[in-house]
Amino acid sequence: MATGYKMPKDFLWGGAVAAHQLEGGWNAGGKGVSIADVMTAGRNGVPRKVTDGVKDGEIYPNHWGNDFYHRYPEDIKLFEEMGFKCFRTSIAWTRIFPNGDEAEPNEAGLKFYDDMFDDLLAHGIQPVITLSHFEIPYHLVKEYGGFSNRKMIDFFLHFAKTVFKRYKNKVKYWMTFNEINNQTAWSDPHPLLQNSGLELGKHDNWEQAMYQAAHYELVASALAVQAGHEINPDFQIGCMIAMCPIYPLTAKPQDIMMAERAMQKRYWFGDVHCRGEYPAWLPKYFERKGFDMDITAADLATLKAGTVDYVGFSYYMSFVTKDQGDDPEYDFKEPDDFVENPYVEKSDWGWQIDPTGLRYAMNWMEDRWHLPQFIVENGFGAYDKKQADGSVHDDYRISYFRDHIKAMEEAVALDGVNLIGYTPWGCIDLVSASTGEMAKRYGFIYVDADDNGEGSFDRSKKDSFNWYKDVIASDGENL
Ligand code: P53
Repeated sequence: MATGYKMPKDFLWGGAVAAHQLEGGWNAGGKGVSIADVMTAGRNGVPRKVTDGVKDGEIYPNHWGNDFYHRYPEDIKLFEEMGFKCFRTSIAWTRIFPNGDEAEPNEAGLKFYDDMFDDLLAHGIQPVITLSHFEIPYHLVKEYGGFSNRKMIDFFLHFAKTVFKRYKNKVKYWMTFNEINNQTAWSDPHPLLQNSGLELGKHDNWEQAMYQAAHYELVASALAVQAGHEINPDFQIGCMIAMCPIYPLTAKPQDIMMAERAMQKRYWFGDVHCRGEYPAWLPKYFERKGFDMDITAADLATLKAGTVDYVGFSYYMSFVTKDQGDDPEYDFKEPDDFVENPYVEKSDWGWQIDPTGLRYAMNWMEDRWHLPQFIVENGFGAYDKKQADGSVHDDYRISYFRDHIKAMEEAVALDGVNLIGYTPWGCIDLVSASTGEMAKRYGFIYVDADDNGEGSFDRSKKDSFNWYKDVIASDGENL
């Protein structure tokens, strides 16, 4: 057993999920269709398809998830057994506003979260809530073009205020947009749809559309932060950034400049969330590219007045880039300008495993944003094998967590980073966001379901369950 540093007694150990990836019940209780409901099952290396509405004969894994909608009391008991202090999930926007543009919310949807949050609280677990986690109402995509439309700010704010008011005595920690910066890879249509409700084919200039949508999201987020603080001054409202640090391949100065621009292009979202201002390079970039952006003086004032209380972030991997010799302006382009890191191993899905990168990233964010941090996702997607006796020996997952938790504890104990909590991703097996598989498993809890939704959906403990339970019980000392 490795020894870690003890975390404070009030440290929020827990687990993380998102509504659309585990609830199922996709049309139960008056729920509307979200973008996750029109994405089919892919596989490792096989992209998901997006269909024009829900079609017969297609497989939509988010329609059943892991059936948490019907089974959550059993799952919450298992979370309590592991010692969870918090549980991060999202509120499915389409349970509350099935189409997204209604004036009145759907009471059955509100009640579902009331009951679930009450159950969590009764087991000593506080909910940590993401408002928009890849589940924009599909109607808002078709009728309004998602966040390419300024009207989305109002729809989002109406949703945010509705749930802030309803759960103001049950939820303290909130986040506005999940992985808002995860839409910077130009060749992948899914993040653009998942984050912003943008259909790639509808925009001539993909990149301008992405920056415009992100701007409206940042304004919506800043307005939500202000509204939330009025509703309950104790609310802690954070952003949520996909943190994958990008290193230069070598000490060649041009590689360093390329990595600097790569970091700017991936993390300016955090600059706006945390500092309330666009970084200096970005207006210059818009100008040079000839992007005609709708950014008003009133927007800029809103951004300044609605900075976040903390930085929520996911950490799975790091990336590497180098100067390719063909880009005098260092306009890093993701993913073309990524190169492999010769010093790290990869998961079966090609995600580079780099625990030191977590400590590096926490230091980098502390220096840049000076805010409390909350690791709201970290984990290892793997093919698990259930043995005949029901056990799952996931030592590879334990090893990933051990190394990452150690790096996290070093950032706190040795480097002084102010960290609120740690919620590993997919603490119970669920549907993968990128591939739509069940086979890419993250959980401490195994769910007996396959990619086609076949199986008993019974829950069982993997070896990592008891390991993580001991980590929490020892305040992070026993790793
Ligand atoms: P899956 C890409 C890179 C880093 C994090 O991902 C990502 C993605 C997009 O999939 O997403 C986050 O399920 C996201 C979760 C997602 C999790 O990471 O593709 O916030 O919804 O499930 C893991 O293996």
